[in-house]
Amino acid sequence: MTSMFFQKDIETMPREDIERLQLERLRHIVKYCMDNVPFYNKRLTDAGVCADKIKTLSDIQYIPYTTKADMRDTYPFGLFAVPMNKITRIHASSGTTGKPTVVGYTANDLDTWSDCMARLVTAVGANSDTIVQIAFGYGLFTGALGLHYGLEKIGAAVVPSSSGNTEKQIMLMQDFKTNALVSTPSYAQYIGEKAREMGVIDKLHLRLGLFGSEGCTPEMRSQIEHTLNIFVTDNYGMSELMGPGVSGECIERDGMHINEDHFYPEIIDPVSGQVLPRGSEGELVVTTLTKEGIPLLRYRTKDITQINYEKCRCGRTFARMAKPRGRSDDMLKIRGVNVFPSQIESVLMTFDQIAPHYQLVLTREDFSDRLEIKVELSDGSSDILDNFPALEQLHKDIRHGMKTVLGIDTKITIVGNKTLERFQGKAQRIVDLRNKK
Ligand code: DLL
Repeated sequence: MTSMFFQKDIETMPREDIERLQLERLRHIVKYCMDNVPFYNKRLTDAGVCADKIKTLSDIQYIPYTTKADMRDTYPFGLFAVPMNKITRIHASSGTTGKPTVVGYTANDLDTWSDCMARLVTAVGANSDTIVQIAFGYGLFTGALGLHYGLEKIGAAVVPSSSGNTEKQIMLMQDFKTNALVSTPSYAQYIGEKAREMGVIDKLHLRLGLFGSEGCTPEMRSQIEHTLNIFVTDNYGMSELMGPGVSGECIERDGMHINEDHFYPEIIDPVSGQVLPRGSEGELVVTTLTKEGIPLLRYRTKDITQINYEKCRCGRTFARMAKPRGRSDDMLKIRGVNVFPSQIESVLMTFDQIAPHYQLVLTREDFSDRLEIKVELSDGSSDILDNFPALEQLHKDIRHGMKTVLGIDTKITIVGNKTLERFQGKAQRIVDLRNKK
């Protein structure tokens, strides 16, 4: 078997060496942020922290957290640490206000990114014999290009087929003898379903599924493995931190190895913000140790997970995070697209005929996520229920507004005034039926 390591010396470093390197890099990145990002200069100065005050890794606790709101407030380039002539790529992901979260990469950042990805894909057996179809959407989303360059780096034959166009996707898979698939688990499930329908499921050569970007239950994973006859592995990341490449499973599939030489993870209590002892479950907070374009100190991911620091059976010493159990905020991932209830609310608020009460019902039909938005007519607009053309027009306008802001198609159901549930405390507007069958 060919080597299952891309950078073995780094990936199997003794823990003391990892921690020594992390401390050195942490001190460096704090100074780098102080010197190059006015936002951090102020934050750190206000908190009385500077690189010299960081003597041990646990001194990181004196650095304030960075949040998505900080990204939003500094939109688009306010957290960049280099001038634009040093930026070689920009990616973005959708955010709460409709404005995306923007990240910039220097040439070195792109190299690091492909190394991180190359490690993770090598860890699950991809190599230069791999013919891989990348069925993540190419574009501002980090998924496709992240995997793309990592896989190219190890010499795999990369087919940038992008998402959608499923029948053609399947035709190419047969003709090219594609043996690996990069996609979200839900899209893989759909591909399996479609290939079966087309009667070609036995003609596929797939062996490996490199998935990520959304959660996947063990049941769904084994169903996909069974349908497509593949070995499925999981990748975790987020645009703000880099994209995919932050962590991923090895062949043991016993947690996702964090690229700890580039990312320093902590687990905190999402409510109190207290750092939790090793092994606890809580919100993942990540400090980027080497990023030049947009370094982030103690970024709150909102993902709930836990970290195992024991050496893995594969020989890697990098800590392993559990699959995120969920998010501490309310962001929804629908067909790979980030949707925030506040975005929906902002659209509904533009319609006089609609009351500020709504319910979001998520279902999975034909292996694809569906979002139904139930909206209520405002007091005084009930007449519209008897005026079919007006009702139809309102329905069409809301759906169009949602499509423009969310980027996905939704089902709109208009109900009469005061028929949706009201809440005394925190509203529970989301009914997620996706994994209930
Ligand atoms: O989804 C980056 C990525 C692309 C990772 C391709 C892996 C593969 P964002 O669009 O910024 O970035 O979304 C980040 O997605 O905070 C998690 O809540 C969720 N997420 C990402 N990977 C996983 C995973 C990319 N493997 C947000 N399991 C994160 C569960 C995941 N959730």
